[in-house]
Amino acid sequence: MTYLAKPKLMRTDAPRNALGYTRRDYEGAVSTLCAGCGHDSISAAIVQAVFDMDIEPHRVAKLSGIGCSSKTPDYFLGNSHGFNSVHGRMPSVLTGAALANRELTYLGVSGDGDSASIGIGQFAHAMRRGVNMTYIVENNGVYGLTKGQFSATADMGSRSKRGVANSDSPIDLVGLALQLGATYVARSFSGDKEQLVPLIKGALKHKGAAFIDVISPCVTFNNHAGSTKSYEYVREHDLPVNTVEVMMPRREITTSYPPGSLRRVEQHDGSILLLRKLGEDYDPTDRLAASNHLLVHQAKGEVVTGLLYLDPKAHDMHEHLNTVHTPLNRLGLAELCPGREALQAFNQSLR
Ligand SMILES: Cc1ncc(C[n+]2csc(CCOP(=O)(O)OP(=O)(O)O)c2C)c(N)n1
Ligand code: SF4
Ligand SMILES: [Mg+2]
Repeated sequence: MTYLAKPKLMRTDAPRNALGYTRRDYEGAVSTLCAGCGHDSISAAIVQAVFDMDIEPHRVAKLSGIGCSSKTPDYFLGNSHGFNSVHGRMPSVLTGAALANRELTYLGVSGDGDSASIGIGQFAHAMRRGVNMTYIVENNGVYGLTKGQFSATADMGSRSKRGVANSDSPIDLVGLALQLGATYVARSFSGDKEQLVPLIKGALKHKGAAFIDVISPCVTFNNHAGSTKSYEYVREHDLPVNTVEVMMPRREITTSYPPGSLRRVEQHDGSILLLRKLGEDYDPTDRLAASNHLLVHQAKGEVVTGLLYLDPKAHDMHEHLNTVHTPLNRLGLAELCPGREALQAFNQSLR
């Protein structure tokens, strides 16, 4: 993999977050992807989200599989832990890491080939187990790295650069994630940073399996007329379900007022917020309605974006398995190998 280090020179007045870090402290090497690739915009959105959330870089572990998308962790969070696994195997490697140390924030980055083709089984089990992670698929409908073959998320009838129509049914990873029990499910577009950044923040804060499918056009192999993953197609068919903003913990500001009325609310910075309560017509806590909404708009050729589903009472894998809080590398020999008698007593308890 080519590695281009970024020059060390930077503005002295660069904005700093609460930890004193600049955005540069959350960046990685210079990207070697094609100019205009949607994946680079997703990397920028990840940098923005982690910088804004004041997350210490060394508290993050980023893992990926193989593909142009899976190369991107090299281009962000250069001061974080990273592991570039085998094609389609990111979820199991990440699950193992999360079991060994639950103190880190886990970010899995994958592609549509990596997750919907070779890695689909791994994707399914990470979702159903509630692995505490943010799982981002950079979805361009092709195998970009191996020069543009249709992937399993390519829409039926979508045309390749050479004009060949895809004859297979697509796999919708959002629909699958909903069905498999993911507790935070969203879709976005690499060209919509305003929507994507808060969705990533929400996913990073979520306890449990948070999945974000990001349509991310491949400018080299899948950005032509006839492609349903091109910039033009997605811009024309994007149908946001809501606008999401993530607030970091602060004293809670609460208010209660009837639908349709106006309320003045003072914010932490002294500014006044004028709230007009509208009838919310999309409920992101209804899994069934989310699946239905997805299918209805999919049938019309529309791309539904936004926070599609959130389980406010989500449980993660650690709760399911009652895992130990202390990272395994901090436990002593006595705890890790308690001896023959302890093993016998344990086996006996299972009889
Ligand atoms: C076991 C294995 N099979 C096949 C490959 C070849 N291969 C490398 S990347 C890739 C597809 C990548 O597509 P995707 O995950 O969509 O990433 P993109 O490049 O489009 O971002 C394939 C088939 C491989 N590296 N390893
Ligand atoms: S081949 Fe496609 S996915 Fe890969 S870097 Fe180029 S534009 Fe991006
Ligand atoms: Mg791809």
